[in-house]
Amino acid sequence: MTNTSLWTVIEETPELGNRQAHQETIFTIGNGYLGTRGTYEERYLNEMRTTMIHGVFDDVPVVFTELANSPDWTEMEVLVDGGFFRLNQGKLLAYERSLDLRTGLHRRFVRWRSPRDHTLELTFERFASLADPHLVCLRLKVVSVDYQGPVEVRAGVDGNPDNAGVVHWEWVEQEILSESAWLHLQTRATRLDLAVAVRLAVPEGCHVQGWDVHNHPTLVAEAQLEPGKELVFEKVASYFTGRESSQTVVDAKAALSRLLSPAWETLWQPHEQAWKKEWDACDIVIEGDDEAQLAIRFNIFQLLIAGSRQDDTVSIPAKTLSGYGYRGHSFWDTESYMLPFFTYTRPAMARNLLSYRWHTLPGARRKAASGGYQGAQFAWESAATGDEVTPTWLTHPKDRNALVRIWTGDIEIHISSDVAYATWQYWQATGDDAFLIERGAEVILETARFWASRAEWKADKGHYELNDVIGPDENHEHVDDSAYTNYLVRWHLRTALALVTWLRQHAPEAAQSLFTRLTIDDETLEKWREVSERIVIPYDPNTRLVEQFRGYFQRKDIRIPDYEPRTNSIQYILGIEGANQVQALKQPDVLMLMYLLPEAFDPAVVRANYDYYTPRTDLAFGSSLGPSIQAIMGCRVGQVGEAYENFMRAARADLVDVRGNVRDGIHGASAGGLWQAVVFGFGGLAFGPQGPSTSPSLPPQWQRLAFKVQYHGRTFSFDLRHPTEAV
Ligand code: IFM
Repeated sequence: MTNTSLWTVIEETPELGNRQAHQETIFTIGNGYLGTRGTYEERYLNEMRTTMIHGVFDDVPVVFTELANSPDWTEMEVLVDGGFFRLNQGKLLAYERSLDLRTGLHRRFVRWRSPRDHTLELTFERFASLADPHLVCLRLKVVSVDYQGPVEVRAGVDGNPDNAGVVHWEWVEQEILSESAWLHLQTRATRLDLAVAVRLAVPEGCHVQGWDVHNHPTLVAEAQLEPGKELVFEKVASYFTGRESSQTVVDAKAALSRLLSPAWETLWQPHEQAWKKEWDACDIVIEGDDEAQLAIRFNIFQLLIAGSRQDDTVSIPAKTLSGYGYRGHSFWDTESYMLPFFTYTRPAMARNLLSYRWHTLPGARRKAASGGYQGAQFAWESAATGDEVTPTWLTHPKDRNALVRIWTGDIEIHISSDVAYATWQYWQATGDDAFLIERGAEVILETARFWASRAEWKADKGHYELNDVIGPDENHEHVDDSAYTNYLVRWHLRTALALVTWLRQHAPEAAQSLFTRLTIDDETLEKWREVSERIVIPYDPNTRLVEQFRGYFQRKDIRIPDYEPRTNSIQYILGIEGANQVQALKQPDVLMLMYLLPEAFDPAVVRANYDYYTPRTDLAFGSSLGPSIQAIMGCRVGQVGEAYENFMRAARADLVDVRGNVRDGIHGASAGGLWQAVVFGFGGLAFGPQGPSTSPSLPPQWQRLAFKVQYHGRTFSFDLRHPTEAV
């Protein structure tokens, strides 16, 4: 029998204060097309009522573009016993909100005494259909304990959503029909159409009235309640945007008219089936550690509702579709942290995500050209077109009147190799030659061209350098010869050369036309070979240390433990320039490199670098991308206790709100990193000529770790225990 507590996130009291926004993020539902934050159906002060749809970007000053908050479908106001139902009025007799991770069902049960002293039970349930991602459904059951009289339900579609004050939509048209309504809007700058149609199913004998409120069409129904009686109201909505439809209103209306009324039951069955298929492919079982078990499922759920199954022109924003942080922009978070989960469990979704980079090559080419380089350079922050959208200036974290120059969009350039790495990893894992030939190769080769033009030849030193960059550790800006970047570039150019050879053998015609189009000739290949052989590769054989960048060891040495106890990051404590001057890392950098390129470093080198960099890395309050990778490297050097501590930091990143910023959205990279920490860290998954194998190092309390991965179209199941308990 399933233990539901290991599948369910529960809220035992309503959050209308400090934790309100955090809980809204945690209770987000979605289906890879849209995400809806867990605001309540009735309105409250300070709520961030949000539905975000993949790819629906609109212009905004300073940060260029952002995902536009779309019209809200969850509004359901209940007018009963002379007033509106509100959690903070009358008396709450019982309360529970749950998110069932198996099916994405968001449920809230309230036993409530009205200000006039009558008792009612209200159950709100909602889901975003995984079987038909354009559809969302919400149901309210009202039971009266001792109230007799009317109950009115108002179910509107609010066409006035805003992104923290910025309005992205212009009204186009709307209509109220007998039990339904629709609203047609357009984004202000990008002129993207959106239509949402909504229908209300009501208890027998009562009828629906339409209020044609401008930009907020509302369906209203009144019914009679009496003690012991249950009334059910159901709101179903469909969304279409100009990204996938040339007739959004027609499509949104048609999607509803195809449904029975009420629609819940007919929608639920395929939805549940679709979720079952997902979990069959990617559930992870951890026995002996309930917190870890729930956390891994919660984080996998976040990935599953964030990635698109239908659309290969969108990525996953750093904060998924669950909040406004980073404005819906995508970073290396997708390829380096989230993608491995998809590659090894849901490869069709991985293919979509990688295709986004292929589709946005024109933007990456523009970025390279604007710097005077060849080929394609992926944007540090990317949105609809692939052009760079990192803001140049942001408000200073300590002083709202000051600005901080953000350099990542200019010089955090390792992302081009991160994308190439993820593309190659996908191909290695799936054997999807068609993808490689049609799309992946162009991504790898165009970015290789960028590197060859970006590397600087130093005749006096006889080598190539990559200067003025930022590595993964963003505490250090404007550094030269970042180890992470240079090693990855060497790997990238070598891989590009191997790819050229492979293409010539396996797809000669496609190869020829690609090489002609990208102007890749013998001279180009020679240059790649030369840069890969002569790029600076930091390593000191005496200490076995890889210096994070040239001059890093000369920076003032500090140890993070000397700053404990603290509640802020080292960068916050020392200031941006202060952190730049010392050896404190925001997140693993050299260790990230050693994770990605294990064959380049022998175990003694990994150990030496683990010992050196760990006490200098801000794992508690630095980047949320840090702990999962640190956990994997802890496993690799046999420090399972430390690995577990870091794993739990990642596991709690969102559920506990370790950094106090979950209000901005789910930490998607941490979610993906958590999956990697379980599978590649504690599970020790590796791929050899025989396929996948494991060398587990389980935390002592984990009695069992079971997971599945896909490799070359086959599913491999692993069921791991401690050696003495092996069966
Ligand atoms: O991509 C990350 C980066 O590594 C650290 N700062 C936040 C970014 C977005 O999550």
